[in-house]
Amino acid sequence: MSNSTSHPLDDPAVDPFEVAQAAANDIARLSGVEHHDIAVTLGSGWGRAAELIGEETASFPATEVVGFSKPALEGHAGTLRSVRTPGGKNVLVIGARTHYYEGHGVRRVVHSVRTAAATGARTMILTNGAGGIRETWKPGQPVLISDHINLTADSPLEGATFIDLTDLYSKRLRDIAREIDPTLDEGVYTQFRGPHYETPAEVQMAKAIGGHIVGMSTSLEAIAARQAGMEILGFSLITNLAAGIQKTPLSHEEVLEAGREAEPVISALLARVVHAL
Ligand code: 8IG
Repeated sequence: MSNSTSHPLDDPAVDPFEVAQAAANDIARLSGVEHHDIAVTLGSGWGRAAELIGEETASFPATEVVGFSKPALEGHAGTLRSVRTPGGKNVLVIGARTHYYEGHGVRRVVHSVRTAAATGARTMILTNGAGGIRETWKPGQPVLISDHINLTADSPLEGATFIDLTDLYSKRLRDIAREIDPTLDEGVYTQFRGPHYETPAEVQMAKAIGGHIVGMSTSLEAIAARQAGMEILGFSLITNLAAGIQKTPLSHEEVLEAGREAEPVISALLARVVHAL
């Protein structure tokens, strides 16, 4: 690197998969765990899940791992953990997400997913906090992601890399989650760039094209996870109803509050799902 502000993933000549492999080597060294089986990205509201998934083997700031960027947002821990389940599986818990709206490019957005794959994880669980379009949904309710609509007009794939996205969010894994909580509803996640929330008209557009959830992450990560050959499970915590669906203005504080309240329940759900894999 030429100076302290340069980032390896910003250099087009650098292969992002080589950076991911180097990051996986960092994680093996820092955690003492050579191979992870499952990776979980914790979004807003899901932060307590790590301690319920199992015993913590190691915990370190994501910034100690090559390619990870500084956390942009309060409520996003910026910590990577290696956790061992009661069944003996090693879970990489990623509490550090780089969002597309930060403007650092899609390579940085999906670096955590590519790194997770390079640690050996074959299952990628992506969680987020999001807005709900379905009027029957309540803030604090977790829902499964059944499919997505990527409205960023961007892709983590470079060049003529054609990847099938049928059943991107694994039916098999959704069925396992519903065995644990039969009340889980599901919906289509619609990714906007953000960081502004949608206008009511944009929410109506998302609804008209088949969306049920609005968010600012996950779709690009899911595509990268599929490219890496992982099986994907997606969860959204509905922290608010989308603009115009709820009659009051949206606030980031409200989103954090809904996350705090739901956290014990959804973290326990997530841990039970991990244990069932
Ligand atoms: I938390 O209403 C959360 N994230 N795009 N819209 C979008 N992202 C979100 C929302 C929302 N709530």
